[in-house]
Amino acid sequence: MQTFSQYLNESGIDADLSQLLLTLTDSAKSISNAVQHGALAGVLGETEQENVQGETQKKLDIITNDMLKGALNADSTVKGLASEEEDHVVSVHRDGKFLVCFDPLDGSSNIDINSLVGTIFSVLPAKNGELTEQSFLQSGRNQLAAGYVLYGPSTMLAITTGSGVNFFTLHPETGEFLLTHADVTIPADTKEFAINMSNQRFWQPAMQNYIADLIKGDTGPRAKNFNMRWIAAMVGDVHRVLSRGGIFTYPTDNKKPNKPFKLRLMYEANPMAFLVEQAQGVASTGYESIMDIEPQEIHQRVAVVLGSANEVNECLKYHA
Ligand code: AFP
Repeated sequence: MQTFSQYLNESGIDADLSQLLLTLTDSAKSISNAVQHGALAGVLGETEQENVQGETQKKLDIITNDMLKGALNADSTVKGLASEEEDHVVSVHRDGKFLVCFDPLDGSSNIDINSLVGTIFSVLPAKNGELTEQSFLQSGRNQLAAGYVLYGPSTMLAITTGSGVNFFTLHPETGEFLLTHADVTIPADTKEFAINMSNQRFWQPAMQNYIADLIKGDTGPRAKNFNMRWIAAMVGDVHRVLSRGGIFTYPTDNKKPNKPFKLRLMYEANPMAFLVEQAQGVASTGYESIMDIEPQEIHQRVAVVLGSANEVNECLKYHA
């Protein structure tokens, strides 16, 4: 089986981008090791700190963020980084070619219950001149690469550089990511949806009506029964969608008037949208393609509806 580095060498990808992707995946191996130790490494539980989102930071949030920052600081191709756990963008190397946006440990609320968590990353081109937050505010269409590492029963890497999606599985003994699923494609139809149902009364009528029709199953207008999954870690739900189809959505809700959206654009929605579109799926806010959004702020949030093309398009009809 091809290793990730062999795959990169044979893919004709820019050598500097290959170097950066190896930096990211090597760091993910260390994160995987920390996560695998769980309570034994004294890394579970919460800190007294809050991130820019106002969320209490878990110890592993901090540890994994520091691991990724350390790895990227040592990579001369990196001009700057933006992290869910960093209030502001961080300058790295003045002459670097790339900007890296990441969520070091997505699904933090799953850490203490030993459920799925992952690292999500997005690579953008750096521009000349001084690095500012503005340097990062590029649409998802500009992404040069995007992927995640899912820390589950096996540790898996999902990656795209714009020519399809491949999965690599970490070999526990050799420490190599091996190509196990080439040219991943999302089935166009599905019977599986993922949404946090507890927010139902806060959704827009369009989403309330769409989900209500799914739940009516073969007694309703869809004339087929659906199943539901909710992992509460985007990496886990998106991996299921990439692996066997489905629709995943975190729609806008009016639960908290000052926080109409949950998922972050730059380091959750955009990288996942790139992967999903490269796997023949659709990734929308309900009203526009996620990757067409012109970002206004590094930590901005957005509504997400992504997955099987035909099913997402069915959902979008309710929003039209
Ligand atoms: P945490 O990292 O705070 O656990 O949030 C994870 C997440 O951003 C995304 O990965 C999940 O899909 C979503 O939030 C889960 O949100 P709910 O906890 O409201 O279901």
